[in-house]
Amino acid sequence: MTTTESPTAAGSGTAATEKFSQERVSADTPPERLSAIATDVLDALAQIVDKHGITYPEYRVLKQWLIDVGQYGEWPLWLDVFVEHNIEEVAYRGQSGTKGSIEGPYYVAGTTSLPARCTLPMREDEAGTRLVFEGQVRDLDGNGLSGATVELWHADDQGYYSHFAPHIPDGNLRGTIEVDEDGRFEITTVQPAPYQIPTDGPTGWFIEKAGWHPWRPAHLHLMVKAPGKRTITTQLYFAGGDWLENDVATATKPELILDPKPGADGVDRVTYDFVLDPAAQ
Ligand code: MBD
Ligand code: FE
Repeated sequence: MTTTESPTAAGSGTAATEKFSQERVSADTPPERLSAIATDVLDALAQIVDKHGITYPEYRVLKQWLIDVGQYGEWPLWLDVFVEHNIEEVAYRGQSGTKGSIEGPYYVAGTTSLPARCTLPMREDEAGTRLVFEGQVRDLDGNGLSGATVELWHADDQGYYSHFAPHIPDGNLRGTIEVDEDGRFEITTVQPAPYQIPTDGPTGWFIEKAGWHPWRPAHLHLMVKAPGKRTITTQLYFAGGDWLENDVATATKPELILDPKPGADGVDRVTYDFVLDPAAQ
């Protein structure tokens, strides 16, 4: 891709689908469990068809729309927006550390390794309000975790993600921060903008035809890892921001809201500490 094309639904969708497909995922689901789940899904569908008296034209439109979602590569987007929050809620059961939130379709593994005090990779003329984000990674007993890493990725000041918008250099506003010996970090970045689901693809059409809105509040994505600890995938939001109360992806939580304030140097600054549960036995 060149660096001058403007982002399209098909472009970001295809990139997200290609990235996901490279993972070659698997799950240990026995046939009995698969059968029980599939039976419940089909029963739920049967009830909906009956309750709403779904017509043949509606059925055919659904079929075409499902085909379109695949052709635009938007399954990662659609599923992560409308379904992942339920999966995340179940995955958090039994944990007591920092609340999780959805990963979404735009995580990229293996981003640049950065020291505990760092600036995220950004363009020379990167637009947006500067933000210093600092904190500590700890275990449930309050001990700093020296071996932790904080992977951070977020949209730019226009709401676009590197690797999924052709005009942004790869690696932009992404990094893997190695915390210091006390588990602390201090990352300089820019304030992201709210994210709008592309309006020129099937997920956007569906939202528009249903009379919903396509917005997520501005957010930072984080994946926090430490040896022997449960990995946290979460997001942090900004107090007072648009769409906080009605995120299209239903992924905000009151525990995950930042309220940056200007520091002595006038730059916005905020502290957030992460608490990791022990790894599952
Ligand atoms: C995003 O930026 C995001 O975080 C999610 C969950 C879905 C779509 C876009
Ligand atoms: Fe996001």
